[in-house]
Amino acid sequence: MLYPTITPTRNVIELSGIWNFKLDNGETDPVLSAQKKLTNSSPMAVPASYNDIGVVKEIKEHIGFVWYEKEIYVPNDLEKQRIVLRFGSATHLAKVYLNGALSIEHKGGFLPFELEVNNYIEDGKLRITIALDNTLDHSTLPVGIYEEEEYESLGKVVRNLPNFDFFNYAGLQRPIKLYTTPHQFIKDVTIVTDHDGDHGTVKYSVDTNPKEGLVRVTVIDEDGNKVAACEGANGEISISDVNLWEPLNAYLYTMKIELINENQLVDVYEESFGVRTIKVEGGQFFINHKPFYFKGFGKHEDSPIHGRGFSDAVNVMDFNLMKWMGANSFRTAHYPYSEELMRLADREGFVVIDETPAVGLHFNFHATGAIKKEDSTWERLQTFDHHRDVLEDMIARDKNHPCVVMWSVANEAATEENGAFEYFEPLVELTKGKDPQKRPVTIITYIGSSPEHDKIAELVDVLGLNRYYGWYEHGGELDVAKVKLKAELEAWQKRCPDKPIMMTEYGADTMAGFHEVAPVLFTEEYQNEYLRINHEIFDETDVFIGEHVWNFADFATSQNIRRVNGNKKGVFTRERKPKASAHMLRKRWMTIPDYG
Ligand code: GCB
Repeated sequence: MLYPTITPTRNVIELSGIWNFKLDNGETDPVLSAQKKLTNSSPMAVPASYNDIGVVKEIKEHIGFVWYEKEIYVPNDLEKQRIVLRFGSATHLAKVYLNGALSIEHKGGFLPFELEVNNYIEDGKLRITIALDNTLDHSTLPVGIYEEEEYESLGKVVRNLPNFDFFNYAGLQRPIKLYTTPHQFIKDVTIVTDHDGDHGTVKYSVDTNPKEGLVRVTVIDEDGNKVAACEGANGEISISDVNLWEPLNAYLYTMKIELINENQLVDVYEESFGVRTIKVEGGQFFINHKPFYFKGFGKHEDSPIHGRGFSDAVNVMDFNLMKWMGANSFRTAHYPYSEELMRLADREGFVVIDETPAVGLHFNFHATGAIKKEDSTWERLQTFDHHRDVLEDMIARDKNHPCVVMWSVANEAATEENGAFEYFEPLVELTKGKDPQKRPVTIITYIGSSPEHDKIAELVDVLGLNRYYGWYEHGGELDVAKVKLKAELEAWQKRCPDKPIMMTEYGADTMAGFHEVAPVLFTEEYQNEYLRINHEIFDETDVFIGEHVWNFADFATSQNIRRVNGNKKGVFTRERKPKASAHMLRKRWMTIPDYG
């Protein structure tokens, strides 16, 4: 699925701004609601999560459907072309009505979907009405727990508990666009690069609809010079004196694709790409044939006011803060991030581990160790089909991004329980099969998935470990934490010699401004000491390929007694002010080279 851009043959109209919004409290018939204009609606910003800007508890904590609506004119000129309505995402289940007619349904809150709308336009107008459901259960990703209880005095009480540690923000959280293409159009392009010395090769494959006409491909460098060209829907292009896409030193070429029919230029699309290679071998992670060390964060799409809503300003600032710190990479915990952010990462040279929304696939989370109360997560979950779909859609969306160097199939699933191997084996195979660049694959594990009990280590290329020795384990006992962490890392090396290990999460909740002379839980001193002892062990470990601190910034969670108005493991506050750890990490990362 190509990202919509303006080209000589294509147009894009942004539909961001104020939409009509209202909660659905179950009393309205969805068909009737969509057939006429919404009544009693209030203004809502798009893109944004509705929760925080709705202010009151009824909106913030609403469970179930909400309605969005916008009526637009479609300029006459556009009607000569294919007109496509594209949602960057709609969280989590969307039913889209066009001039009252149900036109598409989409499950999953973090990937784009689109539909052709020409036949829905009436008198030049399109009323777009969307019913959006934020309910999560055992079949959705992320996984939630849905409960209903009857009270004589209160009536029905409904709970939708996230089985994960971030606020279940919902709404139209990413840009919505109307774009056009000619009726004969470029549908997709796939790019795979390689290089040897200063010689780069670019294999490409262009999909057109219908499959006829001549495809012409031109590669353009950053100065606008044509460096190579080729004809045909599939081909291989050579670039001499190639400029590589390097971490924090990105070079982007543009592939200009032209579709020609009967000597007429029919469609033009431009895809930017980087020439780089990825390989895992001998306990190391190679980018461009050099061993790379990941320095950075598990992030979230989360900021005050916007919630999980897309903001270029937030993304640019976050990237600048990460560059300031010497970070070179991040993981899209715990869902695929916006396309706009991925394009920015391509351009800035951030190295990205791209994660699916598969989080919360665990019903025995707090029982660590071998013996479970209920060893049945994989019998109870109904996520497999949807998991397969989101993996395919994520790869289809992100396959050409040079920033993406590894796929994360899931975060902290019940990978120590019986059934985990059988669940994940086909998904890892699918990922490898669908990715034209054959990038490495990981499944991020939690502490219960120890070297003794884990069932999936042999499936992955990199062991992605989320470990909190010194916080959830041995909090306040940093000496013991060190010993335990070291022992676990050694046990992994015994079980999987030569498999690279990466710490994909480690962190300590820290209230900005809390201080003590002795490091005490929740103080800035403790966060620094916690990070320091972890680093001591990392630095002694062979096959250790990187460190992603949890988290870049404090973020919103649902209310519970383990969270003081959100998760405070950020190195920055939610408002992006540095805690002491930001300066400490900066000192460390500035001295660790990207390639080691
Ligand atoms: C984890 C989860 C992450 C949580 C974090 C924490 O292991 O992957 O989503 O936010 O721990 O702070 O507990």
